[in-house]
Amino acid sequence: MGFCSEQLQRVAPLWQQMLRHPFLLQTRDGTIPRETFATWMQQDYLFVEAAVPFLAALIPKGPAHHWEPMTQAIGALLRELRLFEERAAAVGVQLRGSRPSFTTHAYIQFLLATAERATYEEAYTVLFAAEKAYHESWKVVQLGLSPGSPWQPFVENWAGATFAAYVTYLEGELDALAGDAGPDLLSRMATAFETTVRYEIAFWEMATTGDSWPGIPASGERW
Ligand code: MP5
Repeated sequence: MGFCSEQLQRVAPLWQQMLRHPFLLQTRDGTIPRETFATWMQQDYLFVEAAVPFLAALIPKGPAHHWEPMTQAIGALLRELRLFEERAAAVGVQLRGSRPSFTTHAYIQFLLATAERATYEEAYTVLFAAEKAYHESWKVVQLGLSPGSPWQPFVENWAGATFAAYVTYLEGELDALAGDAGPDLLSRMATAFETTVRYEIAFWEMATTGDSWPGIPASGERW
């Protein structure tokens, strides 16, 4: 069994918790409050913006045969930002100028710190875990979302065939990197995998419960 399958099996209870998150089920069923979805859009826009320097920082650390796919992945992120902007304009959500929530801030710091300070293998693990998580999460939404929903373009983006192929490619490459890794590195990669899944759950939770910081009521955010 490859590294990715092993990790998915190891964290299966957490993974299932992620896929059963009320945010996904309510989006699928069309019962998600508008403000909740707007919070997710504003916060995920910040996340995707940060994913650009995350990927860019990985290029010089990785093998040459990863450079072109990584560059293409950055192009896909830039197109994704345009998708957010187009959807936000279509439904009247203000995207720009949002403050990152505590969870978004922490997740972004984790991404960037991993890219800068950890090994390429650990950072690639974070990349795969986050992309696989989004692919499977939006597949859950895809199962029941009404075809006329304004959120269909997000489903098409992450649950569609192009993204599925990208995730499969990442899995093959990560399994190959793990195949060359010693036990210490493998253990750090496993930790990176699990931490990413925990952040993914925290992100859905934050979108559902609101973007205020612990100890600071939402009204305090005006100052
Ligand atoms: C992704 C995302 C998918 N947009 N947001 C979170 C919180 N996790 C994963 O990554 P990408 O970079 O949009 O493909």
